[in-house]
Amino acid sequence: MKNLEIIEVINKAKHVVVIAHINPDADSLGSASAVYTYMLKLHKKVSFFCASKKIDEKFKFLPWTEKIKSVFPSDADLAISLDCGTHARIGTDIAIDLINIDHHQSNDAYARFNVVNPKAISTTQVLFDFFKANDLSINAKMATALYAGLVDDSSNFLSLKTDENVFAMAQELCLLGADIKACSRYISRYISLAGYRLKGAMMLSMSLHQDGEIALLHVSQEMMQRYGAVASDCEAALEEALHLPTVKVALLLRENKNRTLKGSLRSDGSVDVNRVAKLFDGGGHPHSSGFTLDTSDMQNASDRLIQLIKEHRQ
Ligand SMILES: [Mn+2]
Repeated sequence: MKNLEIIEVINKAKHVVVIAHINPDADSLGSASAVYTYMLKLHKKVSFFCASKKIDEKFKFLPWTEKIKSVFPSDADLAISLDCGTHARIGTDIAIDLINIDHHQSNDAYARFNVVNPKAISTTQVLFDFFKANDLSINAKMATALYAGLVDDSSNFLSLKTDENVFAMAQELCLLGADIKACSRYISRYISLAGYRLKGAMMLSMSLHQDGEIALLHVSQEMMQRYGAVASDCEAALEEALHLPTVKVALLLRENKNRTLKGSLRSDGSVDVNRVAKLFDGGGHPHSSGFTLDTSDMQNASDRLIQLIKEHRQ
């Protein structure tokens, strides 16, 4: 289905700003990179905004990421948010027209224009479908950026949402010139020494609960500092806890500096963890969600979450 109204809004805009969410991942940066490239093809003035000041080095291979600024341009007349499941993920208030392109189940259509498909495996898949439905051509730079989001959000094509459409999209992007070697090097196979060391410590401290169905991982500020790790370094161990045959849900509680706890949940599909995250004003996807707890009591929080996950088993 064509999105005629949105195409017209884009065509009329003079200065478009593409937005990646705070603490951006490959899907958010990849989709923003593809839209940025497309705006250049239209000879538009375009800016790349991300509220986070530090962007992971590994994403530098994505086209135009060197243009990212953490200050929102004052003269832009159209904003496009990519992979931002809530307005808050943008990291600033948007006073101009906004197009929200996303795939999070928790997305509440917060913009004037919304292109949201919670069935899509990545925002880059939503965008790929949008480009194709509206007969907008995809060049090699755009193909690389779209492929990056597809690889990352599908966990290297291993996620349960991977299907024939995902592989068809991957094939088409390859034919369009996507740099799949760079995506493999910087997305699938890339970890810092700090990340490896933290992962080892997390694996050693992992505990199993409820007949081995729930894996619990803790990360303290002391652990983060000891290894020089950053927040995204916690994800590998959390994802891999689901590789254990009995584990259905993996829960990570990470101590923040401000005496709060960051919770991250991963599920094999038998528990909708988005519903658990929502109880704490968090959100995401049924298989992958996050939230913040206003406490620093790790033990209490762990007990409470294990109980809640048990109650949400389907
Ligand atoms: Mn995504």
